[in-house]
Amino acid sequence: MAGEPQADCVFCKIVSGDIPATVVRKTERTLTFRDINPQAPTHLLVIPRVHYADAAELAAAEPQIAAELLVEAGGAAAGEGLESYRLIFNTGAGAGQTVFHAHVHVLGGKPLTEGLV
Ligand code: IU
Repeated sequence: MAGEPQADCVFCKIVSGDIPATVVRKTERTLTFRDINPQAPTHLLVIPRVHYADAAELAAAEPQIAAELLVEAGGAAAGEGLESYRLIFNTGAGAGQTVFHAHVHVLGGKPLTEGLV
């Protein structure tokens, strides 16, 4: 069913605690943890506890939780002392999405002025 945990989803397993992650923030509906393969000095992932394949599906089904991802991303960036940061929603394999549980990357801690890709 939509939003239900998926047995083969690594981020659902992080939500349930079956796979470890370095969690930096939690709300009733979201989790924020450090990316295991950081692409910047600060690289966090903000995810909903509910399972949707990507951010667009989440936003269509649960717009308040999608908004909360952005609130949490801003809070996490502030918590890391970042004045500037980049949010990325990879959507679809062709855009580099490898984990099909909605998430937003929070990247910062180095200049990010070189362009988007
Ligand atoms: P993507 O947008 O689907 O490519 O991002 C998935 C990210 O999840 C990627 O940056 C991985 O390094 C990260 N990640 C993680 O932090 N912990 C994990 O157990 C797994 C992936 I699997």
